[in-house]
Amino acid sequence: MERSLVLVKPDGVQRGLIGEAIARFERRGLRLVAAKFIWVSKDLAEAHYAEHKGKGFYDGLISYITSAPVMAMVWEGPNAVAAIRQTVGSTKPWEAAPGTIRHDFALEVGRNLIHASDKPETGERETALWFKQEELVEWARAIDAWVFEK
Ligand code: DAT
Ligand code: MG
Repeated sequence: MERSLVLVKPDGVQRGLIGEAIARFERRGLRLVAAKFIWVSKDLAEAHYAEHKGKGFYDGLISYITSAPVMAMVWEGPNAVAAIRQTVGSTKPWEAAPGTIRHDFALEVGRNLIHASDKPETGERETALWFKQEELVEWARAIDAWVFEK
């Protein structure tokens, strides 16, 4: 079972798209592991986006992610990382497939609404960065056997 960090970023929160995003992940069959609504500190923003330090868009990215609260979540499921990135759509909204969140609600790469982990290892690392162990909820749903084959 894979896990992915998902953030509804400040533009998604301000535009009232938290519920829209959650509904799509629930409908896909993913299982919620953790959630919290927080104002991101500069330290957390820099740790989260460390791989982009030095790039031209880095300063704008840090000010964007710290500009209003975010809805931070962990979702799990088989192939969760790839499935979630598919539901979110390509980084550049104008390249995102129709029906994806970024296609349906966004136009700009710097206002692309959602963060999702890019690899299973990133999912584990980002989950540990954003959540304490005791914030991660292990549970079974009554419908799990009808969504998860094993
Ligand atoms: P993703 O969020 O799809 O994983 P990423 O990890 O390559 O994309 O980049 C992180 C964020 O940085 C992305 O959501 C928006 C911003 N970003 C990426 N490339 C950019 C660019 N060329 N210009 C401006 N912002 C960019
Ligand atoms: Mg990324």
